[in-house]
Amino acid sequence: MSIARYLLAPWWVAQLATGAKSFKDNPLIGSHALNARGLHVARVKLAHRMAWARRRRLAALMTADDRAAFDRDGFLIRREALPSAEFAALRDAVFAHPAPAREMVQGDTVTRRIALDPAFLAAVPQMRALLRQPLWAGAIRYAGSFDAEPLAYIQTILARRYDAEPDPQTALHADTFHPTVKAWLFLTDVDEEDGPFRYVPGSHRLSPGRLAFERETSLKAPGGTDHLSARGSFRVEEDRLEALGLPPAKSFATPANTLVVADTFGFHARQRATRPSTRVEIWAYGRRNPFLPWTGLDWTGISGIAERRIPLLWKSRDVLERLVGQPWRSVGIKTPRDP
Ligand SMILES: O=C(O)CCC(=O)C(=O)O
Ligand SMILES: [Fe+2]
Repeated sequence: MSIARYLLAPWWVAQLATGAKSFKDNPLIGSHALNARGLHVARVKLAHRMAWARRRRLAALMTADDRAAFDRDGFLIRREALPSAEFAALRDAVFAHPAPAREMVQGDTVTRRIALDPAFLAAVPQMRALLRQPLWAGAIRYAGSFDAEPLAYIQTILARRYDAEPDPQTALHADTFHPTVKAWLFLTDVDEEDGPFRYVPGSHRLSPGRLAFERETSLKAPGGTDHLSARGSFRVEEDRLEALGLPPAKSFATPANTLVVADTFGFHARQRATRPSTRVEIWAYGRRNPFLPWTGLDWTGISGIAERRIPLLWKSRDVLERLVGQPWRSVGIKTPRDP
């Protein structure tokens, strides 16, 4: 064990300059002594400073009004994101197309993902127009602080399918320690009962209160926190928000064709569904090393490579399953709304 620790030390040090976030898996990130000397807080501060500098360079990707709303709230919401005929054609084509699907079970909820790979894009040509739409593409790049093509899927949330613990995503949390983006174009109406997305407006900002929370949690992790906080996605109690100077979370029960682009450093969750529901969305996720000084140079986002990344990621994790685990089980060919 101690030999392994010596051999891995350079790897752990190198990870400090990346988005690595687990207090459990990296003994430097999880070191009480180092965090008492400010290691976690220093990483948070530097990552935020760099992300906002990159965002300033990407400002032209959003309209001034949208940018002001995003900078203030940490999210952008747009109802009727696509012209209604265009939306209906896209939704119908997505719903009708059976494709290789993966599923993961968390608590009582199943998450299904279908990759927007070359075969899907060929079968649903309307999708390319969305991926290139200035609102979608611009807001994701600005919020994510990189001029990079995000990973995109059709995602279905099948809530309340099992008699089990609540889905862990229903607890308010930050995904990681640095600004990062997720986006949802809802293809179905999402009512309060169906488990809408929730977000605490303004919680993407690194206020003095938030920095104190980051420091305090970093000193408890990994031993004194829940499992997901220990893995670097800090959970926050709803009744702590006020002391942090934050308002209550806002829920995004919305009609279909609503776009939400959010910085998931901000506190967010999936509201617990109160009935079995099937929430379908086009879902995108963008994350790069938060300490990169440049906004571009993303060769993986080149057309022809970008749409092959997800199948490749899935397959490489299948191969590495015994080492790193593969929560995403292949479930054969499905459409997004299959039971
Ligand atoms: O699906 C949702 O409503 C939010 C889930 C979540 O926490 C996430 O995707 O990071
Ligand atoms: Fe999250």
